[in-house]
Amino acid sequence: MQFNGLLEKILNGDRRAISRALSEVENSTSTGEGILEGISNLIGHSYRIGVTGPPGSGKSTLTNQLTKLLVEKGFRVAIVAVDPTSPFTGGALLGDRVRMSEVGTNQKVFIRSMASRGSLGGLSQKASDAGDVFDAAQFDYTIFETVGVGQSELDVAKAVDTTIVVLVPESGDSIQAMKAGLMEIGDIFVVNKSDRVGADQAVTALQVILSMRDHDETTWLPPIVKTIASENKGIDLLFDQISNHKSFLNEKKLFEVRRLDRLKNKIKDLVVSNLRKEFWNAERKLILESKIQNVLEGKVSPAKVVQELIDDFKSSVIY
Ligand SMILES: Nc1nc2c(ncn2[C@@H]2O[C@H](COP(=O)(O)OP(=O)(O)O)[C@@H](O)[C@H]2O)c(=O)[nH]1
Ligand SMILES: [Mg+2]
Repeated sequence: MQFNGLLEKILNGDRRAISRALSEVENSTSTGEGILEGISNLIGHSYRIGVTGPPGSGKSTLTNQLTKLLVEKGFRVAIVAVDPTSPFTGGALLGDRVRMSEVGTNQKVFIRSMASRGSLGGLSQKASDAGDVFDAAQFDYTIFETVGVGQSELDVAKAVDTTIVVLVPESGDSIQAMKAGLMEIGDIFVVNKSDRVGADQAVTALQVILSMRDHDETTWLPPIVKTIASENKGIDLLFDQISNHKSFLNEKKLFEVRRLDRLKNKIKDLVVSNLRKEFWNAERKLILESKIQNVLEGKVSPAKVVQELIDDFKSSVIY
């Protein structure tokens, strides 16, 4: 496939081209870089939603139902599912894909699983690059599903326009969420599995915690939505709240702020990863190897070695 042909096919929504582009981007190939470069002025159309929360809270089920609703409304939807990978096999769990297969065959829907471990470079950067591909391919919504554990997963969930945190009624879930840093990043909170006892208490507990968040009249107060994803209940209310949040971002001109933040982070990340590549050449790896024993034996401090490496790097840069 010619590179230019590939770009054109992506813009036309060709599924095989999109698939290929996503792989190139995920593997950070030069073709991938070229694609991102080629589409960089064509994005900004797609609305990005992050869905996060503890394992088993119903994120995939909810994403599935929300996708169906969006498709019914005439939208095209892409899903980036960041699968937790098993440390034993290194393989992505299949469960998510099986459950999501319900929407998987729909031509208006594109699902992509992404490994959370073993990817080169930042996970959130990879996910956001995938989002750019879907954006260029004219998807109206891109939903990023990640487990709400670990910083890199949280980074994925918050590098979007609207972040949805999915919890369940079980007592203590909101406390756990608070510990995991989920309370700060949610724009909308969902108490899923509201068919279970304690849903209303969970909502009250959440309200208490959320009221402690810094806010004034200009900040968005996160609504709490009760859903039963497995019975497709409450999904319309969730959609209404997403729309409310979208309007709020527009009104307050925060849409641009979020996108500028994303761009800033992207550029910062790229600087770091490019510098890292340039920095660790064979010569400096040798310097490190030759010093490490002395560091271990306490003859020289780590900071000294760092300085030596940086001096070497600076002297190699031609001004
Ligand atoms: N009782 C009940 N079960 C649900 C609900 N939503 C999802 N489930 C079930 O909870 C389990 C985990 O759901 P899943 O979507 O895979 O959770 P995820 O790990 O957060 O993606 C599945 O067996 C779902 O069928 C709900 O609203 N009520
Ligand atoms: Mg899931």
